[in-house]
Amino acid sequence: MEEKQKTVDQVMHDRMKEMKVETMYDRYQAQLPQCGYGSLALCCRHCNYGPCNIDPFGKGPKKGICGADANTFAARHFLRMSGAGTACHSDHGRAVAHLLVATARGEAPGYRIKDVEKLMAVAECFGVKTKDRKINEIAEEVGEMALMEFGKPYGTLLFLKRAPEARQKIWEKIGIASRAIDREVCESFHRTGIGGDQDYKNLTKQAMRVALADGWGGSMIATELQDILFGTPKPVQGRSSMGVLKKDSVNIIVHGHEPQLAEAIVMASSDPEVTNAVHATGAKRVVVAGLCCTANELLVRHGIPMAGHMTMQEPAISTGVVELMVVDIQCVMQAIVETAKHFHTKIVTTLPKAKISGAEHVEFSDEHAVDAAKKILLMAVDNYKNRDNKKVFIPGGAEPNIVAGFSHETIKYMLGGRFRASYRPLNDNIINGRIRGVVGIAGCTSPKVGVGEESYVNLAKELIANDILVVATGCAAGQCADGGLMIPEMKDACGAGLKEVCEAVGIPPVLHSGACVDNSRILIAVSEMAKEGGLGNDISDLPVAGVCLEWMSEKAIAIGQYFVASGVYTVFGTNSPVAGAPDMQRLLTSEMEELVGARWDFEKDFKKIARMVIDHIEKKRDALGINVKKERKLYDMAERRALERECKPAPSGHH
Ligand code: NFS
Ligand code: SF4
Repeated sequence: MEEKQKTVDQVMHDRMKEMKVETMYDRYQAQLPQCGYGSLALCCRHCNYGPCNIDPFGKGPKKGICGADANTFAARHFLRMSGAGTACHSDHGRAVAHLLVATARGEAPGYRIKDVEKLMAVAECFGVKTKDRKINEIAEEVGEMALMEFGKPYGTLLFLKRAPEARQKIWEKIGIASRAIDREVCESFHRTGIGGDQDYKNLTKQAMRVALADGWGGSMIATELQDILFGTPKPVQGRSSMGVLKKDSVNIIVHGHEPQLAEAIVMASSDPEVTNAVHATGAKRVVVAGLCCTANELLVRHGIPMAGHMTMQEPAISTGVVELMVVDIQCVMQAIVETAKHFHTKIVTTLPKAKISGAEHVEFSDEHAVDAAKKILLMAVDNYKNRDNKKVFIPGGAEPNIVAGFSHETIKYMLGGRFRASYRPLNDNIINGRIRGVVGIAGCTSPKVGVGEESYVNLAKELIANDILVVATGCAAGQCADGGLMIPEMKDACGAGLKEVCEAVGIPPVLHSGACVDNSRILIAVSEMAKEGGLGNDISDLPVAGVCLEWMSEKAIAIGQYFVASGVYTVFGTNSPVAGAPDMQRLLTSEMEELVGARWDFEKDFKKIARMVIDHIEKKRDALGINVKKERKLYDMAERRALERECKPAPSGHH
């Protein structure tokens, strides 16, 4: 039997083992067995009476010292995770809003407003006047309005209005329409302290409200305002592999989440001072490659190559060719400082809110972004001479292997045509059954599933073979890109119906839609599908689902919770974050359906997940009545003639 080819991560991990470079897999092994209380959410240290544990099986305690029970423990954890995840995406969104204001005021040299159409769309949604006003004036007000969304004392979030009316009514009815973003985050932490909210159902409602403030608030602000500043993604060819790093070049990796840093690095990389310095070293050029969500942001907007996803940050350094890794915030492991010590690589932090002991720090600000970026690039160039060629090892090819950049606007244009962009054709293809449904695959990669396991790739293959269109974001998208799923040729791996659509439109069956904040694009897409008609009138009526197999970050929980609260059935792999509290688990996996028309599921076995998602989609199709097999009608001659008359094209000039 032919041996399965090793993935790039596997090859790199073998290499790192050989070189005695510690990896996250080693540290994961060292943690085993992981704490049972922690794994089941039955450990609390929210006050100094504790830490308290609850014994789920034996005769041990069933309550904390304050009397809190298992459901309260688990629900408080769940809410804190949702709140923390929301804080991450939203603080990112806030930084973008500040940058938009600074750019509009001419205080952020190098940046400019790239997508005026998107600016106008957001202005309209925010109620900002556009008539007879300068672009910069509009942009400044839009930025300021966005900043107000974080702390306004009254009212609910403006972007909530983008959801179908039926959805907004549900949110209002059960009291989860999000108010100001910071308020929801603050209240979540207030409620989860000792002696606060101690009703798991009530806590879970707040988890919905704070998570909605992520999806329809902070994340949507990040995505939309980034599009205004850096351009809305359009289909673009790119590469995703460790092989994008080059032996003969100065390699710099941009890692983290906020694209303003990465965009500045890209701008500065063509500065004559930098290119001259590069040539003086004898290197051919500078390669800027992305990692984690920064990679997704750069890829979908500019086709800039992607070196890898979350679990590949240590391997990327271990290629020995990375002169410098510059990071901003989120999902950057402290461990990379140690990995870098084995090589010549410099680690540079850039934000006052995210420093790492042992890394160098070059402060980055909107006002001096390009200067800081230039300084960082020159540090990388200067470090090229220190590379040890004996340690160089780059696996993976470098050929273009992805088409990325599928914003919800692009999907609309591609399927609906440039001049009449709409979701009608997508809806029609779902109704006629060529496409059974749409699944969003999002989220992290994790050592819990083993080195270089391609869980997302396998799931996506299963789904497209069953005529389900896949939209991927975050590190899941990174893995699908590496796995070669994001090329139009993948149509041959699809079922007949999806294949036909992909062929006609020229899209891959797995669409790269960006970073994790860009899951907000999926919210907009499903809202437009619901509003387009023919598939019910709410998101929860659609044959769609969300999946995150290797969830890791608190951000993933926030995303899952806002997907569900928005009406999307969502399945998470590995383990449930509330497993030790049966009532809480039941609330998430069943009772939430009564509240918001969708629920969570947790399942270890990835193959089962594919089945669960397909079954869910078919169930929704049944409920919509679009699974009815049409009876074949045999027409007689007269009927056929009548039909032909009806179908005749309108005479020309009659548009
Ligand atoms: Ni999302 Fe992006 Fe990746 Fe997970 Fe981390 S990089 S914001 S959290 S690990 S998908
Ligand atoms: Fe224990 Fe209650 Fe304090 Fe938690 S909040 S540590 S359960 S006493």
